[in-house]
Amino acid sequence: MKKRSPKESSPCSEFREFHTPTSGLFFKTDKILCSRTSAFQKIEVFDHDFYGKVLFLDGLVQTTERDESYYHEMLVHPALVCHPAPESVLVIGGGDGGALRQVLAYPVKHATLVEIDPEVIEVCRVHFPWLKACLKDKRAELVVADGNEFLARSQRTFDVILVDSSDPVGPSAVLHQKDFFRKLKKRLNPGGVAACQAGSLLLHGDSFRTKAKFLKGIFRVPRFYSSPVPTYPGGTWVYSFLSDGVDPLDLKRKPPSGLSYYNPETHRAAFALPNVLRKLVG
Ligand code: AG3
Repeated sequence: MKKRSPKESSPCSEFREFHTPTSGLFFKTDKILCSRTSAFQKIEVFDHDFYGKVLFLDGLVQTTERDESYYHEMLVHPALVCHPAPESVLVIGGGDGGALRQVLAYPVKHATLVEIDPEVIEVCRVHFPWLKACLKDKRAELVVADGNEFLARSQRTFDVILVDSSDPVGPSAVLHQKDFFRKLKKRLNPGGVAACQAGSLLLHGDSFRTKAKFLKGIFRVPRFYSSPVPTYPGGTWVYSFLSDGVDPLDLKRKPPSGLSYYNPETHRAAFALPNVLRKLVG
């Protein structure tokens, strides 16, 4: 038998996300920073030697320090770069603050984060210091509420709405349904844009097909785009870009400097759909 190096055999915990019943992604670590169960979900944070700090919610990777920029930059910047003059922004979900951080890099007047689980905020404030910094920004407002109910009850409207939900299957499925998008549309200012995470290219095809159909009845210009997120299932992630007339290829301003994934070319490339997605969304 091959002899193991001391490093390989050192005791450690394993965190796994199952992508199918028989496949998935694992992380080995001996640095568990948090493991608790809130009223909504199991919250786990650990430090990994390659991925840095990793947040798991109910066994699903939400964010890793190593590749959070791939996801958050591609969720936020396309909408903010294409809106003619974004002043007010709403982020639904995303209690880790990664999306909010990207929003605050623009000279917006207000950015509202609506997160359902106060314990996610509490944990991420400690372990993902960017959240703490964002919440100190005078333009940022935190609302602890169910995003779906917030849209139903609030009378406020926004120039840009970003939906940083979890997968289209399971507990956050409601944030991927027709009723949710109808409410969201009512909370957008005229000329507004929404960008919403839609799921894994490889795993959530049925959801894209259904979504594309109903979105055509709600928005004049529903579009989809995709880009890689290495630690999310399948590795390629899909987003929707929703408006009544904003062209996603008409970039109105430069993105902030210092980004690690997004630039005008990755933006344009993301709207070039792989055939499999083109077929699903029509
Ligand atoms: N929002 C998208 C998470 C989806 C990941 N899905 C999965 N691992 N099965 C995450 C919140 C990050 N701000």
